[in-house]
Amino acid sequence: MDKIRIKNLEVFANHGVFPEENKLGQKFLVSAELYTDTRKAGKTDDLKDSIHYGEVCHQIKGFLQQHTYKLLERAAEELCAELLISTPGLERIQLEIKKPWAPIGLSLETVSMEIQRGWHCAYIALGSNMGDKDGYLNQAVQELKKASGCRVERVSDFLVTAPYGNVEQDDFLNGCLLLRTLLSPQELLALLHEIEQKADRKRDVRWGPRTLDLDILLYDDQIVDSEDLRIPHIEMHKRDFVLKPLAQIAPYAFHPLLGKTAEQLLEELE
Ligand code: PH2
Ligand code: MG
Ligand code: MG
Repeated sequence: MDKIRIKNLEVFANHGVFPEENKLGQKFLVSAELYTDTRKAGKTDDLKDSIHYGEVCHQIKGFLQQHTYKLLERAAEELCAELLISTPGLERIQLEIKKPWAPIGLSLETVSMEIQRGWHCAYIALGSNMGDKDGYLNQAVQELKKASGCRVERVSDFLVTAPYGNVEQDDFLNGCLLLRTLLSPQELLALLHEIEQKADRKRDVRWGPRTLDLDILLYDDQIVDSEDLRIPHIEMHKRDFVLKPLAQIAPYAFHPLLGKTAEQLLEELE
């Protein structure tokens, strides 16, 4: 992808583990690569179609001077999030913060850290089969819209579906949404659990009735296999109540293990 490069922007700020660093301050050098599609600006010659690097530089300086962190890690993490959230068109950023005067009692050229952060695409399945089902699903959409580092980009229709599995229970209302997020898969899972808890979700019967169930179906083209989280969702290709709303909002959403689109998986299931 195209990128705009900022090299060694000087900022005097107070980050550091040692109290004298917080008190006296020191020079930091910030370099950034701003990943953004510059094609349109390349055609129109209009700054509105690109990212104003001058504004970004002032924002970096302002941010690093308004906060005092102990670790470069934290300063870089928070600065990346701030820039990604506030800069339209910024897809991804690579950020390096150097300390040329790190007070470690030895001579060195610089110490630095570098991270890369960006927006990810996650598809989330929504389900409810207790109480005000439509209310619970809408509440989940609202909570995700409010969450920091999250943008709800598309929401499917909600459809009434017969319960799948062996538990006798009421019909479900199911849907799916496309989320753009700065959260990692594990952080996203924790957020979804929090939203389920707010909807009075009780975890007693496995696959039993629930006020709100939020599952991560896909996260970019990543494959995750940990104890509490598997992506792609392990059962998604067997469930029409997942594939129908997914195919409605993203027929070409791609299952990285099965090598098929949502539309193809739905067709096969039917
Ligand atoms: N969720 C389950 C079990 N069965 N059936 C339908 N129709 N919709 C669901 O969301 C659903 C289900 C466990 O997550
Ligand atoms: Mg589920
Ligand atoms: Mg679940």
